[in-house]
Amino acid sequence: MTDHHKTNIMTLTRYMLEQQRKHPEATGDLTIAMNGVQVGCKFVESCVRKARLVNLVGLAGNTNVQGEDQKKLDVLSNEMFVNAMMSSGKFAFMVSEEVDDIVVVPEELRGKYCITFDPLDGSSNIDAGVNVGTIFGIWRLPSGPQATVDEILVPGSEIVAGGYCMYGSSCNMVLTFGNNSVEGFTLDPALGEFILTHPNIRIPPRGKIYSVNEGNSLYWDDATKAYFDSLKFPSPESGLKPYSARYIGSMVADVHRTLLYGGVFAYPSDRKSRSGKLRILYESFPMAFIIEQAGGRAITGIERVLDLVPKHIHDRCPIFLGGTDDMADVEAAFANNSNWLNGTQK
Ligand code: FDP
Repeated sequence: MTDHHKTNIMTLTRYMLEQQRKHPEATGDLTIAMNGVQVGCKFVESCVRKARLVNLVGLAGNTNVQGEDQKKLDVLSNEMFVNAMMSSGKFAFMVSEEVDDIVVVPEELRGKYCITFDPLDGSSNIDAGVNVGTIFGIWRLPSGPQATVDEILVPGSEIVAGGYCMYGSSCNMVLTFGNNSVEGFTLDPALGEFILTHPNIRIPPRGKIYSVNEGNSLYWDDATKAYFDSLKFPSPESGLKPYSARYIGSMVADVHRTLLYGGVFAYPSDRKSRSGKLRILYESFPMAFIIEQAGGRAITGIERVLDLVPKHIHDRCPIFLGGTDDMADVEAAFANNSNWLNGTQK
């Protein structure tokens, strides 16, 4: 039988229920929480697809906490996510890229998790029809529904689930709940269901592609310069060929390619932005978790991203992520160059 006649498909909901059965102590809360995430992503996917037709492209006239113009789609996606998460009854707090403060869920709807998300990452690409995505991380609050907001600012290693959904030529959800397992699902538009299409994704230890905004290289520190030079002009002893450059400028798309093909994606510190650009709680932590669970690593240059503890909800950190051999080279460049910038800050 051909694939389109398959009658035993692994939907995301079925996958969640099977995982739940493997853990007899599970309450099902995470399954229900993930249902909210699925609904949010399907809504954003449908808006992104018809944005041009129904005049959703353009500015909403507001500015977010980062001082960036919000697009109509940013605003819509955020509202949809907040509502879907809130009504699931499984979250006590939410941190969204689009909201300055922590969103505190009303007492009657509170659950034991916190979700951090960027509802529409890469949105500066939308008007050109380039891939964008949603990134999210889920955290178990030690004090459950009664938790206080300080329980949000914890090391990245305490993350329970990390994922992203990419709105591109197809709609792909990549997810991990730990256990060295990363799964990729593709939305079947006819069924309206995410179907498991990429089970057990592993990142190759070494790739052939580097992905970074080289327009910032004037401001890079010596370690960063030395590392990217070593990819473009490899020494004869390394036995490596020069890497190819690919930079979409949409984190979800650049990380997705890196996860599947290997290589390195980076947004390093530079003299203009000493902590890089990417936000710790809803960009760096979920992506670092996915890459580590797929067998790779994510570092700031000198330390593991998941060991960071943000001081504020919208803090940023420098990030290099990729396969283990590529990351060993990044570490060596930072170890061999005393000139490097690094920091986590607002
Ligand atoms: P965007 O500003 O379009 O939302 O953090 C947001 C992000 O995109 C990432 O998705 C992307 O990797 C990065 O910024 C691109 O930044 P540069 O334009 O500075 O390269």
